[in-house]
Amino acid sequence: MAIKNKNIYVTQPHLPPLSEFIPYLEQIWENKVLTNGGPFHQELERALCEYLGVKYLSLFTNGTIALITALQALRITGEVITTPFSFVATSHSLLWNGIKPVFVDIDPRTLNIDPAKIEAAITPQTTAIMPVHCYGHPCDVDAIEKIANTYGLKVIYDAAHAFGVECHCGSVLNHGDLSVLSFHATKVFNTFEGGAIVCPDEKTKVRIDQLKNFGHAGEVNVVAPGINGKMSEINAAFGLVQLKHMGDVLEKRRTVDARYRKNLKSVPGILCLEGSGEKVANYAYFPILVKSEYALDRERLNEVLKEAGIIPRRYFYPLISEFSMYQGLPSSMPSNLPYAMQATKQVLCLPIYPDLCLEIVDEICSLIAAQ
Ligand code: T4K
Repeated sequence: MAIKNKNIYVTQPHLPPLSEFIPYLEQIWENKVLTNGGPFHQELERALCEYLGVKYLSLFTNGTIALITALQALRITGEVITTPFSFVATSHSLLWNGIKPVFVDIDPRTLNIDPAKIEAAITPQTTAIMPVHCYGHPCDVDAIEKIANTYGLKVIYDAAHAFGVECHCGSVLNHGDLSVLSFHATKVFNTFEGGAIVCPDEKTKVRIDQLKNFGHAGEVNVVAPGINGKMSEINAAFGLVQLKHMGDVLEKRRTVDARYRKNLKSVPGILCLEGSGEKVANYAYFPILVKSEYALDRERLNEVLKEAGIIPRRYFYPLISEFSMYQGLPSSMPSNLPYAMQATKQVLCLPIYPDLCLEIVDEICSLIAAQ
């Protein structure tokens, strides 16, 4: 089924016409500002604040460095409550800060952290919660906020998947103390590599900007042990071009999502994960759950699709808590994470990206239905 012997991967980055990017490159060549908060960096920060409906945003070289810096910015220590059902960067950012991750189970309907499980995991060492808007489906932000307020905890959302997502009261990125985005090649909005921290006030933005620039506060003053997390001008310029195409990108993704749902609706044992009540979705992933009523298990379906040149991904398998550096934690015990254990065995993310032909989507669905 693969087109002209080319595999169909879980995603393919959106690239705007090269001709639109060239003038930006010419400008960089002309003014010779390559990095360190140059004009395109400043322009993209402004443009993203406006597009996303957020107050302050600091660009980063990637989402992982942004997560690590977000924890530094709020001086998080001790234990942080998080989800095992995510990309490993979520928990790695905690280990890089010497913080102990405490895993709690997910809600089986959304595959996001289950707020009802958070309270029992709080100890005197707990300082924060790091939930993930998995697949761009918003967490139960109100319930999480309530718990955080009751116990005086910070909330840092890993919003790597949640570019442009809106919940009941506007951008989901305005919830929590900080939200962290990824602009990796595989994301809805990409700058090749990139990321950002969204924050609510100027003081925090200044601290984040200092932290991502070695802790510099002026030429000869260093106020914190910072890192180099700056986005370069070339990535920022590319982001400005990408942003012009977001309307089209999201519409095409929406069409692919709708086609899968229509085609797979009546396939027994295949469950298309629903959104979690977002007002504006971004269709970042198309996760299905392969239930026991289906003819094959998830592993076998994955193989069948691969044999046909379709390369889905088991996001997220294994669970983070199953990797060797997390396995020994008491909260990693499978008995603590029954729904996450179930989801990691059933989930399969099917290809979704703006240029994916609907005929290919139809063929993928026919193959799934034919088993
Ligand atoms: N938090 C969460 C919840 C995340 O999901 C991520 C990243 C992060 C934090 C960290 O953000 P960053 O530091 O990455 O900004 C990918 C991505 O590398 C990673 O960014 C992403 N999450 C994760 C879910 O997926 P892989 O190992 O699956 O990527 P890879 O290279 O296998 O790519 C998948 C498919 O995409 C390929 O089969 C083909 C296609 N592809 C990929 C790349 C890189 C392309 O067509 N072109 C490309 O340039 O991790």
